[in-house]
Amino acid sequence: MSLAHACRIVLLGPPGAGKGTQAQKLARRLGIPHISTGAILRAEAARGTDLGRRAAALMERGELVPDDVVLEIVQARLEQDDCRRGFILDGFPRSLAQAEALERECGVASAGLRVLSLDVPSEELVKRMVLRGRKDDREDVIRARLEVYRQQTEPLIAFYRERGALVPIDGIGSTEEVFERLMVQLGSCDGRAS
Ligand code: B4P
Repeated sequence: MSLAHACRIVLLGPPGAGKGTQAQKLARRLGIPHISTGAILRAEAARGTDLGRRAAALMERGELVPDDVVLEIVQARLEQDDCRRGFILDGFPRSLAQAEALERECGVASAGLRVLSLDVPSEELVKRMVLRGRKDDREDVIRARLEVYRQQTEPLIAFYRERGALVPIDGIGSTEEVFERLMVQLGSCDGRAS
């Protein structure tokens, strides 16, 4: 199997942009694993592990979990066999330090990624998340998460643009419409074909 055909996708975008929603659909269509750091952290919290308890307190305030904690989770997951044909990273990287660690410590070259950046205006994001109603979807926490996104995650757009990996996607419309836009950009990408 040639890794040249591996489909390495990053879904980038503000909280509530639909990263999780689209990542699930893409994983089913492309036959590659969906790796959501948010979902992994919530599962740890539900199991009441030490890590989960620490993460839950930060998530409920809308803050990011420390880079080293998230990196350890991602590194271990990417080493599993099912990632050899490609993967969809949802919610990681979320800071420049995480993006650099993905290159350096996980050996995933930025230029070989397809970074699909979902673009959705803030007011629409707030509406979507209030409707979703997760523990961290209270309006004050949502505003805090949007601010964290602007400060820590948004610089990744320029980072990946400079490396020729950025693919901007209009995230407004039905989930099917957004999915079709993503698939058009992914073209020949198929984890089962390699
Ligand atoms: P995440 O789990 O990544 O969640 P998110 O960014 O809030 O949501 P997402 O964009 O996936 O939206 P979704 O599809 O669900 O992060 C949660 C927390 O975990 C972070 O705040 C942080 O504390 C921590 N964390 C995670 N990764 C981390 C990292 N790398 N480093 C540090 N901390 C980390 O969609 C939202 C809603 O919109 C849903 O209800 C959905 O049904 C709806 N929706 C989706 N698409 C729609 C559309 N096209 N139209 C209308 N509604 C739509």
